[in-house]
Amino acid sequence: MFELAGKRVWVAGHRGMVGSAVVRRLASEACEVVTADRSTVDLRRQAQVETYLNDVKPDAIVLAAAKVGGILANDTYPADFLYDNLMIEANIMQAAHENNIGRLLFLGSSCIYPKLNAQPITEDSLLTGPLEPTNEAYAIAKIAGIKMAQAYRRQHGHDYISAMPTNLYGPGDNFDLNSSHVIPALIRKTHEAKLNGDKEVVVWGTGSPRREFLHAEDCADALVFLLKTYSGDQHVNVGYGDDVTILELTRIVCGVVGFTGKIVQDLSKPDGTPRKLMSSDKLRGMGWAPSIPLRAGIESTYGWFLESTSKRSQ
Ligand code: GFB
Repeated sequence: MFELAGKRVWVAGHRGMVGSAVVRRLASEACEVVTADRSTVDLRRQAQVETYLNDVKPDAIVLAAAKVGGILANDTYPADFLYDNLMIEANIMQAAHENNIGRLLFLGSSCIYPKLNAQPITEDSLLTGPLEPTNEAYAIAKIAGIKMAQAYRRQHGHDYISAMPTNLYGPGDNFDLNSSHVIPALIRKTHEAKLNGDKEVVVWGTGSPRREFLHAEDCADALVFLLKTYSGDQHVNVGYGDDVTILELTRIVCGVVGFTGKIVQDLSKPDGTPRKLMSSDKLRGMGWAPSIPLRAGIESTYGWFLESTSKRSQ
């Protein structure tokens, strides 16, 4: 058990969708949450991270900072995804060690697993086969992060752990069509198609890949649960437990948004991994389960999108 009461917790990446959800979730714990903007500390610069951690000296770190993006961004900017993510995790873990910070939770991603893995994917599938090419750079960086957490645990005795969330969505997501993941992209595209009176909405790829989706609030709750209760070498999958095809997902989004036109494919865009449904049995066995069903989560995310677009246009 890691007692949060009275502790100072640094959430690295507090402006991102998951980091901000973790900050909101930690508000109900009796701990002090600290955050730092990029103007205070650029996490890709080792000296800045060292100075920051030496000044702030948190008791625990949630390492939610990362360069993230959807299939096209990952495929187009592999150097950025590799460099930024390797630097962020290496700088933070080494500076945490130097400052004798004994507790850290590292966040990875379900794309660390082999492209054609047996489903559902268990934790021990890591490094058992070739990765999906569209996100290999990001996956390699995240695998390195898991290995770093294990190495600091083994060599230095720090209680560093890793969690592997599945595809996430929710308030604060990125709705830019070139860099976003599929759910925010579909919400925006169907919303704009409805407003414009368009007859169709375009979906990338064949629509047949299957994906598992977890709401960011559920993910944050699982991460705080792990921070408080889990200590171990092996990373822990954080999933919803069920998946849908991209076409089924599009129909759900169309229903939520109220778009009744046709769904058409853009076959010039990649499908990516055919399926990545994780086994979250390990986490379920510890006593945690998600509480936000996909449709309800998409409804509230659409509500957040409408609110933020209306604020921006005021
Ligand atoms: O969410 P997404 O970009 O991530 O795409 P991945 C999921 C599926 O949705 C792919 C399809 O098969 C896409 O081709 N899709 C359909 C769309 N329409 C769209 C659209 O308008 N936008 C987007 N983005 N997709 C990412 C990885 O893979 O998942 C990252 O690249 C990370 O590394 C993340 O792991 C969780 O699931 O394919």
